[in-house]
Amino acid sequence: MIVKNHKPKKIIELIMLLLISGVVLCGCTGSAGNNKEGTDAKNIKREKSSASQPVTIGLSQIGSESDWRMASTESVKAAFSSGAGYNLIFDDAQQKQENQLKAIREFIDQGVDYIILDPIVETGWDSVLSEAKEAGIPVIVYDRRVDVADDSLYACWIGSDFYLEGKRTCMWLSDFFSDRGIDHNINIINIQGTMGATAQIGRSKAIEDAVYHSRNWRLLAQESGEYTTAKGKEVMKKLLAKYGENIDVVYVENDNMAYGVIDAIRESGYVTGADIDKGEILVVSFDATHNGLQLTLDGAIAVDTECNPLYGPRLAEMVEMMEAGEDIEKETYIEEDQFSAVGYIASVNVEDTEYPVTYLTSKIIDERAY
Ligand code: GZL
Repeated sequence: MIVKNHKPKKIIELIMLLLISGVVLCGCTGSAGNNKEGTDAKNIKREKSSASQPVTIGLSQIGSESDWRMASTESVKAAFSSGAGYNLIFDDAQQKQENQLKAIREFIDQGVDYIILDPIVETGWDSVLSEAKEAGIPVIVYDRRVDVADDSLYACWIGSDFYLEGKRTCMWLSDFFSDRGIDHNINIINIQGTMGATAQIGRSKAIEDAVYHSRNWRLLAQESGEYTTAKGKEVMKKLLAKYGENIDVVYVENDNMAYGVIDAIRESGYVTGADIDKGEILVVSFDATHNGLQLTLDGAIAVDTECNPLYGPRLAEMVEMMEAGEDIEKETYIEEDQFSAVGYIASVNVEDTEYPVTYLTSKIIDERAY
């Protein structure tokens, strides 16, 4: 049972609060000011009373590298608004782990009630999360994961099954090729996300395993586009120069890189599309952002597997449960869909589970939250 274990501190805090309020009520001059200076404020955690005191959240966000990330940021900022009873301290790490580590230490010094972290990569968190645990501040991890020796260093995780996202995409490709009677060698380029990110690890492993178990799939190259459009375009241009018309499929690990990949393909005189036997280059992607789905509707992306960024409400629900001392799952997976305008694959089967593929229309795109 994960409970915000502040019982011993609560008594000390109550005494401290009574002392402070006693001093202030006595009208001691300057004491309030001295008191602020005299009392180590970071050790006085404000207890959330029924209405008046907000819960202070320190949130470390990776950056603003993609549409997905922006939607994720909007979602958490909306959920942890002052109107909802929160004091949100939001830090944008600009895609640098050292900035996330620095932000978490600042949150600890500020004595926040909770730390919420989307870790840019899985490793390098043991020390800073030990400091948070020592300070009695629960850490909620979301989206990507942390790889730590002691999983008591974080209260819980909510995110995607990135390996499953990749397997659903690979099964779609397999069904597509068999439906089309394509059984010749298929040459694949994998444009990867930020190396070491959970999403990259899972999505890359899925295509690597699919190629390993396939008779005729060939992985020509793997290279990181760092989840950005610019880097995705740069890497794809280089690989087009090297492999050109030998490329049949580009497996891109997020929509923003796919925007750059598609530009590179078109600017190099090739065509994006599903008809690889006519020399078209088939692009598959992840995230299912608004622009990614528009490209899917247009046929430039053959299938876009959703990675849901709308964590805000789920994270707020977790904080409320922890505030109330309720049980909370250590791991929670968020629901996700898969979209294609190549309409005849209605579902894909992964390890005996059937996952639906939504046939994409402009109405569906218009009705989505991001
Ligand atoms: C995945 C998320 C990834 C997205 C990218 O959950 O961490 O990071 O797929 C984003 O768009 O940059």
